[in-house]
This record gives sequence, C-alpha cells and structure tokens, in this order.
Amino acid sequence: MATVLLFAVFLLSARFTARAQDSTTVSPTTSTAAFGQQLAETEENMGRLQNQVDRLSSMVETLLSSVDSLSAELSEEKNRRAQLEQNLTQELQETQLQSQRCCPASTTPTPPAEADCAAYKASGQTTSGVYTLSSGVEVYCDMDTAEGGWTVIQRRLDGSVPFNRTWEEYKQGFGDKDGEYWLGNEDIHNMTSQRNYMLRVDLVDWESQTAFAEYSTFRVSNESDGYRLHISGYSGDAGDAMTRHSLNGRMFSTMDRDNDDWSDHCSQEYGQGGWWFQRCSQSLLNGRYLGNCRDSCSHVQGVVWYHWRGWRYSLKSVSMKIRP
Ligand SMILES: [Ca+2]
Repeated sequence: MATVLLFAVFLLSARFTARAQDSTTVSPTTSTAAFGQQLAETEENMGRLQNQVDRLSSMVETLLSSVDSLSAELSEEKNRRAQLEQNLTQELQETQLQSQRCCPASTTPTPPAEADCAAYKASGQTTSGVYTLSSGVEVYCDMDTAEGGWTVIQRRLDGSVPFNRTWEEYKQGFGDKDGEYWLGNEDIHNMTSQRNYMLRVDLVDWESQTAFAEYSTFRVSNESDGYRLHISGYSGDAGDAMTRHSLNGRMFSTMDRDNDDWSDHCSQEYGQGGWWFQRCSQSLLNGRYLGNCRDSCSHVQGVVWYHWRGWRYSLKSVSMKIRP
C-alpha cells in the first residue's frame, strides 16, 4: 500500500516537473501579445459576421414583405376575376332570356305569295312545281314551256283522276296539283276577270310528239253566266280546235248540266267531261282517258283535239295554262 502511494506521488511530481520545464521554453511577454492579437482578429471576424447576419436579416425581411404584398395582390386579382365571371354569366343569361322573349325560333323566310305563276317567274322562281298564289289557291306552275310563267288550269297525264264530274265539282276544282287536275271554274273566272290572260294548250301523243295552240284572249265569266268562254287569237301548230268551230261565247256544260246548243246533251254523249260546247266541239280535253288505243278509240269519247289527231285518237297527255 505504501508502495502504491509512493508511486502515485512520483508520477504527479514528474508531470509537475515537465510542465515547469515547458513554461520555461516561451517568454511570458511574447505569449500575451500573440493571444491579444488572436483575440483582436477573432473580434474583427465576429464583427464582420454580425454585419453579414444583419444584412441577410434585412434582406429576408424585405423578401417576406414582398411575398405578403404579392399574396395580397393575388387575392385581389382572384376576387376581381370571380366578380367578372359572375357578371358575364348574368349578362349571358339575360341575353338568352331576351332573345327567347323577343324572337320565336328562326325559320326560313317565306317569299311573298304572288298573284300567278308569271309573277313567281318574274320574282326569280324558275322551278316547275306547285305554288300557292296570293289568293290562297294552289296551282302547278309550268316554268319550262315557252319561257315559263304559266299557271296550269288543267292537266291530264296518266288517267289517275276521273274527269266525269258534276257541275259543282268542276266549279270547285278537283284532282292533284302535282298530277292531274281541273283548277276549278270559280278560280279560273276569278283570275281571268282581274287581268287579261292568254291560253296555251300543250298536247302529247303516244309517239311523244308534241303540238301546241295559243289563244291571245282567254276569259271565263261567272257562274250566273254559266262560266261562259271568251276566247280568240289562235296561233300554233296543233290546229284551231276551239275557235274555228267556235266555242267563243259558249257556256260550260257538265254531265248534270246541259248548257250546249244541241238538242241532245254533248257532255253525256261525248266523253262525260265538263267543257264548253256548241253542237258539240272539236276539242274535248276533259274526255275519258282511254290510253294508247291510237286511231281506234271510241269515237269522240277520249282526250280529243280533232285538228291534230282526229276524232278517234285519245291523247297521252295534255295541259291548259294561262299567262298574262
Ligand atoms: Ca243540249
């Protein structure tokens, strides 16, 4: 035990001696000056660092302030945009409501109705077909034949419409405006009493040959005058089957009304159609549709134009049309 204590004292004294020897190698004056210099440098460094920290703090503050300002502006901009969208939506809704209130659904503008097919032609219509006149009457307009503008008052094409009709039916008109029809004596009278019309008759036989007759004057009087025919001024290549053996000044007759000059009844005897008869007639465009029987049809029973194909020929198609 004593040995151990002695050894410890020896070690301590040895270290103390070594330290004493170290301190004797540097002068105490030199050591204090160096320490002071180091201290001064350290203080100077700390001062610079503090400056930098201050500058950085200032910059951060500035940046934070800018971020706040930008956030505020962004928020304002969002509000403005929301308001704008709301206003636009409102305006759009109001405009839609106004357009619904003021205007019905837009439709294709209808051209004004004209008095006849010639007026439609003059207004620029060039297609043949069914038109409604300003009187409300529907007619087929022939826009192709002889410069067009013809108001068709009678048409036979295929025999699909019977023409053996009563006085009342001929008065009102019958058939299909797109096919075979008689316009009606009342409408023919109304049209031809308002202005001067010419009549054109177009004929087609079973060999598809054509012929026509035109009359420069065509007018039909009223019912109390028997729908009397006023016709004159023939031209054409079909022959004059209406005024040569004159139908001018004759009243209209039908199966159930005899207004002819004959002791017998022309309509009942010849074709059962309504027509203007004297004793009786060389034309019979409202006779029976007999078809392609050529020259061996029943005598004066078919669709006849004597001066072109004779008494026994029933024509394939015919039409009567008027134009001012
Ligand atoms: Ca008679």
